[in-house]
Amino acid sequence: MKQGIKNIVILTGAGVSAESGIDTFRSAGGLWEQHKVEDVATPEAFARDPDLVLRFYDMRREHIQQVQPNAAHYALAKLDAAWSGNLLLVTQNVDDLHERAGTQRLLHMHGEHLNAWCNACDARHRWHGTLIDRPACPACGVAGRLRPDIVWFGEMPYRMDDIYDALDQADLFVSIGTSGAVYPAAGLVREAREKGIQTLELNLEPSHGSSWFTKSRHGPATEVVPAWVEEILGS
Ligand code: BV8
Repeated sequence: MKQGIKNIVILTGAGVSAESGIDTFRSAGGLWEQHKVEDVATPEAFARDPDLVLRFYDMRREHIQQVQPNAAHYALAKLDAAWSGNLLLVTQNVDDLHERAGTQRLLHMHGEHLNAWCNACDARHRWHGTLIDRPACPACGVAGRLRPDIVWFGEMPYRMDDIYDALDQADLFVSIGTSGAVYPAAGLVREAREKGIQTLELNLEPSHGSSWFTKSRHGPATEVVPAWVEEILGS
């Protein structure tokens, strides 16, 4: 185990899924799947135009089922399986590529495309189909009350306590494929620095938060992530 590193927290963002063919959020043009974020990823947008929002998520839910994990996902799964210390992979991504690559110690802080959440009875269900057709909730039977189990802007991300607990124990915080534009995820590196934890950024290019990282390596995730995993496992 690398000198002095026992417990690791990893944060991933859309850049780790980019080479699998899933669009990042802030690619050129600022439009996201031809939509403005505030038109499709807020509770207000859902109340204003539920069909637009449900179609947006139906399209993305279907798309992630047609793509495959890439070398970065597999390298992180290999690390998760081999690392004897604590490891928590916190992802902002709502695809299931980390799971499909085999990562077990995983936390989706912004929800998951493959879950539907019933606004009538609060149940959550694994969901691979569409929601635009207002299906009935398998638990309570009420139709038309299922929404994407996605944390929209203005909503509280999931399991922040677990994330901060893991950070309290960590010796290393690694941020992979995220622009550092969205909080509270983007603030985790500052928490880490304030605790005196080593911080490493693996990203295509410097992110908004690059100055907070003690080390940065830039390049495509499918190159820089496997190289880092081999290094930390080999040492
Ligand atoms: C909260 C689900 C408070 C959606 C997402 C006004 C009102 C309310 C809140 C706010 C406000 N003003 C600001 C806020 C806070 C807000 C925020 O941060 N806004 C930003 C825009 C300023 N945050 C929130 O609203 C959060 N909630 O604050 O709640 C609260 C308090 C109490 C009680 C209740 C509530 C909720 C934020 C979560 C929003 N949901 N996702 C969906 O997916 O449909 S966020 C969304 O952005 C995704 O999760 C995504 O992961 C995340 C961050 O984006 P990135 O992953 O970083 O992707 P991006 O495209 O930006 O960057 C990609 C990076 O990869 C780039 O750096 C690129 O260089 C790199 N890259 C590209 N290719 C590669 C690569 N790297 C390596 N290899 C490659 N090949």
